[in-house]
Amino acid sequence: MAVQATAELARATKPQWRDLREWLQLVEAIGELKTVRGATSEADIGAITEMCEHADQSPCLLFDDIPGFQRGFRVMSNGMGTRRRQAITLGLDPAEASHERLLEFWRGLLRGFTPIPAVTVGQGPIQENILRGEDVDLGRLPAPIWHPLDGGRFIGTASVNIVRDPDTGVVNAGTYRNQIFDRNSVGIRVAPPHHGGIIKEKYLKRGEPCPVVVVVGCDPLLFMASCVEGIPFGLSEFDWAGGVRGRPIEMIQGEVTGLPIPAYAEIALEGFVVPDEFHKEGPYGEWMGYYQDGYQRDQVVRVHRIYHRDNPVILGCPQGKPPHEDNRFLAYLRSGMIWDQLEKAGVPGVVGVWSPPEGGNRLMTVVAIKQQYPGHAKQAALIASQCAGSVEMCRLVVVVDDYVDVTNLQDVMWAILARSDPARDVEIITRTKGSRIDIGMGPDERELKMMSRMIIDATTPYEWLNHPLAGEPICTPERTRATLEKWGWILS
Ligand SMILES: Cc1cc2nc3c(=O)[nH]c(=O)nc-3n(C[C@H](O)[C@H](O)[C@H](O)COP(=O)(O)O)c2cc1C
Ligand SMILES: [Mn+2]
Repeated sequence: MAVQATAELARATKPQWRDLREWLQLVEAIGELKTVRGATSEADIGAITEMCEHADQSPCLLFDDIPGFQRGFRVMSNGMGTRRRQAITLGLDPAEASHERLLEFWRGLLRGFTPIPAVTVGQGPIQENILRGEDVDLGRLPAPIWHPLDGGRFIGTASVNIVRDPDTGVVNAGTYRNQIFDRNSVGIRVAPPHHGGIIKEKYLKRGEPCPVVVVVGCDPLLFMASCVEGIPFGLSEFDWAGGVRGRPIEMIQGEVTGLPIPAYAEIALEGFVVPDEFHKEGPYGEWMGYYQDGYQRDQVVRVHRIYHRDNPVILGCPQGKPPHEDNRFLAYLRSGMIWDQLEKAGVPGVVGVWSPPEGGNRLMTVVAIKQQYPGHAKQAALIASQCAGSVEMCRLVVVVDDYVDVTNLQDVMWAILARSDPARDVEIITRTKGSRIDIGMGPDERELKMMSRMIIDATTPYEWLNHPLAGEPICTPERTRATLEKWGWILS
């Protein structure tokens, strides 16, 4: 699959929305919004979201009239489950939201990327309602129980947790799940190596409370910036999002912490992680498709203010069996990032990169190369397995020849099965970065937070490239494309 990346193409686009509400209008205009009334936050919203996340081309869901909650207090889920809705987020024409176009967008944008610093504005719609003191009651918000065995209501699943590095002043934003503990406290389950985890610990080690803002409803681009891996430590996700949007993100200042809060967000909780307060957290249905136990003693955010717009929307992106919504949109962003990182590490001849949604964003990366020298495929495999975009739990890297469509798992399996010889082409790398919640590791091994990784070289061995027995592929992208153009109507 050929992708021509030009920074101009990416820059030519500008999102046509300013906030989640305008984004929803654009989604409605292409017929991809379903409003669902009467679904319960205890069971139905989670079940319907799961059903839609597992169906290709399913609509964006907006839940209203949620039993037990004020009419107009809404929950949205499955936001960027289709390419067309991703295109709206990025300012591309939804009618042209092909695989190639989305990859082309990220490739072009990241190649010449310039962040645009966020700006502080005096006021924003997020201040339409500010709840203080006794009025702080998280029970007013229809946070769902997303999976039947979850330990409670998770208000933050597509959340943007904002903290400021006390040493540098840089603002960081990350998506970490937030369970409601009681009327004025939530969890913040951040893995220690994540930037937000490092910054939080800096405060707590000094015995100081860590100021935090948890945004639980905002536009999809801020959520995307907050949850993608590969934005370097020290670069604010808001400045990164401004660079993608082509305009600065507007922020107001929180009353209690002074932290910036997106002015057009829907709901934000402001408070502190307190050094010596703990609460049981979880279980929660996690991204690999299994419940994880949670934590007996986890940290607590004491909420001092709730800011919300009139008729606010909680943005939901629950985890679950892949592929789920974030897998569908991060496939493009993550693939673009890994491709960029391969190029910047000096790997030539890369013609395709794909992080398949089936791998839950992380578990698999496929790279296609036009081989240029002996050892080229192994170089691509090793770097693709370890660069910033894939360091988190990429269990399997497959390198294929340039004519294999990396975005088509049938094609990738064909390459593996037809071209690779296990003794020659499979390699295991041990003791690489893992996770405490890796379902593939045994109970005792998980605490080590390490895993092994497999690379499969499914390219034609370099030394045989010009051999008459090397094999000429019958299906080439050129022939397939030409046939589809002329005769594709037969399939429709
Ligand atoms: C939908 C979704 C939910 C996530 N939930 C968590 C979470 O609960 N805890 C966590 O540490 N990381 C979670 N992540 C991963 C982080 O958001 C991601 O690693 C991010 O880059 C962290 O940003 P930071 O390094 O700036 O802190 C989640 C990612 C996604 C896409
Ligand atoms: Mn960060």
